[in-house]
Amino acid sequence: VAGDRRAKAERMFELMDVFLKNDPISLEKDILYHVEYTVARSRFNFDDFEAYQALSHSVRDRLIERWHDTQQYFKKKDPKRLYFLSLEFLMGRSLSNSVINLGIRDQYAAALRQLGFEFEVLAEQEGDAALGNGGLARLSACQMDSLATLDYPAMGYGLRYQYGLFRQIILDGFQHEQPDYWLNFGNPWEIERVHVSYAVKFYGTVEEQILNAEKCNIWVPGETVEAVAYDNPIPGYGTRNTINLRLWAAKPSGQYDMESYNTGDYINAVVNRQKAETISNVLYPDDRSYQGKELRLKQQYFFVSASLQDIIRRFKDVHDNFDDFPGKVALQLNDTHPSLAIVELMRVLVDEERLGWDRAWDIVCKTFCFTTHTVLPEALEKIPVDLLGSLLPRHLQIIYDINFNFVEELKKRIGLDYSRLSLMSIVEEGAVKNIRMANLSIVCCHTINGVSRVHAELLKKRVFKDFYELWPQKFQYKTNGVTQRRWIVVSNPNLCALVSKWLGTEAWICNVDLLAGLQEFASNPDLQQEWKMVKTVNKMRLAEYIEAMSGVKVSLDAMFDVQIKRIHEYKRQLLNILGIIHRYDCIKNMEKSDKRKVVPRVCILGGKAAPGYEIAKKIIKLCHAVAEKVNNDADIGDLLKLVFIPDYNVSVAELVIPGSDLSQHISTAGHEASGTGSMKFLMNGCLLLATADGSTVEIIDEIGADNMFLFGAKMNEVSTLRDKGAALKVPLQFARVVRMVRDGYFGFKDYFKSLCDTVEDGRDFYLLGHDFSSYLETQAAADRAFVDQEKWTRMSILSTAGSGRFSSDRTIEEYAEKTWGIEPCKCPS
Ligand code: 4GP
Repeated sequence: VAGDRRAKAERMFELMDVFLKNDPISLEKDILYHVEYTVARSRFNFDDFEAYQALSHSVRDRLIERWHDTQQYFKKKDPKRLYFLSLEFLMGRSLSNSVINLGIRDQYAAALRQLGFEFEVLAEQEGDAALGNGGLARLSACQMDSLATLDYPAMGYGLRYQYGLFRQIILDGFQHEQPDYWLNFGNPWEIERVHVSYAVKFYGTVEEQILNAEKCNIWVPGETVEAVAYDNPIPGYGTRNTINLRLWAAKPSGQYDMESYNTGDYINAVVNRQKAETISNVLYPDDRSYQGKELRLKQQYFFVSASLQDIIRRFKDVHDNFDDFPGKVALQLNDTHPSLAIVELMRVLVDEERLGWDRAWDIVCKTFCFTTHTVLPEALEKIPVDLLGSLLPRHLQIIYDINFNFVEELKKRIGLDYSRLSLMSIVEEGAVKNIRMANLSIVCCHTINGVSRVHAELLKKRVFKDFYELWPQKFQYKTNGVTQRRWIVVSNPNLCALVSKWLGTEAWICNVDLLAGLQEFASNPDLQQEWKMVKTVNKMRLAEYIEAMSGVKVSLDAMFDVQIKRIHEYKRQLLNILGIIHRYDCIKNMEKSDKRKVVPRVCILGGKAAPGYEIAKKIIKLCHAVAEKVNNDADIGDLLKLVFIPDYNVSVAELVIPGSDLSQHISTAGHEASGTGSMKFLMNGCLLLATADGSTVEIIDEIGADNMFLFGAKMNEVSTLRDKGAALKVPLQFARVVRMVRDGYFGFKDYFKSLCDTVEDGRDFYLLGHDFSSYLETQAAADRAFVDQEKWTRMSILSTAGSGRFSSDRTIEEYAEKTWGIEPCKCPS
């Protein structure tokens, strides 16, 4: 038999090239092969999109090869693995990132040139994979890149939404939402695994049964849906390791409801089965608040149940004792969204594996860890007990049991302090009883991570104070980071080449601390010259895009001042717009001779508002109304332009960030858990205008306050200022610009009334009025610095040089060591 197998293997090696070849000729042949046989176009006649498809399939083959080898290698070595559970991943485009990480971009570009195509043009054909909302979701994507690059035995799990984050369309300055049916033209980056599927159950009842003379609760579910795996290979940079992001899609279950078929209503029976697919249909478009929606809860459990079945199956392939589970499996909860996994694992271990409660509990507590991404207590997820009890009756019982044990333990520790007990309880009593998912996560996880230093302080002192006093050892933080592969190498190739030239190495791509080596050249006129050149080229690209999107022509001599992120009151896009109105008003009222001293600005805003968030939508409209006035005012000309970039997403960010001079991160202090956009700008040498909030505080430590523009109330001042209410002093300039909006200077007087109300008469919760003067002064300081181009460029170089700490490689290494307990597992080349 062994001889037979060997002969078969030898024959297979003869038939197949062991590894695909990566020289330009082989790549050329390969692309043509896919044109003909995958895309099914004639190789003599195909357009850019078809060429992109064929190219992607050729890249995909190479990804699959490495991905197979990596999975095989992990299986052979059986290391402790990390499973990253997240309901959101904002991957953006894959083509450029893949060929760069595989190290074959130039070869592909050469092959395509031979075929008469440009790599960059084809890369533009790709749509964004937008399976997430904002910071949390893009962070997951950056962390996957670092996990692969650093050779960690890791795997991501999520949902394969049919509709990603809505497309933002602007009509007359108003946001409209359109569905993002991103799979319309197929998705070459995923591999459908029809055989990797699990039944996920919902509803039903819990029955008491006697099993082996023991009383136990058995869940008799009422509905079954099938979860089918779609695997997305994630290549590491400079390594063969290619890890897996497994996304689940809902399909009707193979088990038929014979009843409805037998009653003869065949058509309705088929239609009803099809409803199963709605579970993974659409991403919820609100970041931070998903409270109490049945479909959302179904999505959460669907994803958690399928992922755990998969993880347990893999564990059981090799191990037969669940006590080994925590030594082989680390489960990371990305916010509370996947926290039902805790309850599900308890259920499997107690009800199905029959380990007994205490043993199961011990395993669960050693396996899970949790990262929270928010600051506001009101943003913490809650699930109404009635909803949970009807969808997952057995899980509700388990939560009650966990809570009972917890509260009993707590009483022993703190006594009968009922107000504290009720605050810490997993079950919130009240008119509507709720399950507090954060409390559940804190009780069960061995580690709770914040996403920046100040976030951790807020968690300890405010958000989870009681828990911190109980279990100080559980609380850690890992300052977020972003991947320099996506945010410099892919999106700013000119800067990438320049940095490598001056550092004399490309090693910084994997060891970003080396960027600090640029510090010594920060004042070197040659580097400064080349640095400015790179910026100008990137600004040209951005200016072309702006003109194409909005018809506004902008001057390259102007300072490009950018604020791109989700629209939220706490992020204070309104402060930015009111500042622009002030600038406009000043220029309007200036003597002609003074106008010559004005530093020209192009103010760029972009971001989506949650569809139900009225005030955020008004902010978008105000931006357009102001832009309409300013951009068409002949008195102003190139001194000030305002543009709103529609449908902000990952690929728009890749274009905008390299082309900006200044970027704004101006949340009210104490509100941004971390912020990661600032890190991308920093790496690209854009100066920051910011408040001392979230990770900005650590950026100040790295590059020094002199190299950025800081303003605004400090974190420890905010609550005192708020308490002053209407007595809080507000500068006249602020009252004036708000009055202009109120009086209809930009039109839409009635529509903007409620927006103005949010910042006046003691209701200015986010302190725009209070921070306005310091905001304007800091903006003026930025103008002065921009005039001194030598100084500005030095600050810009020092920003990039000081960005090393904000790589997701550093974040992931900290997690691996301090939270997950995993080691690299490098697949041989
Ligand atoms: C965001 C936080 O608002 C942001 O400060 C942080 O940088 C990011 O997570 C990653 O940790 N939160 C969300 C969310 O995106 O949905 O709660």
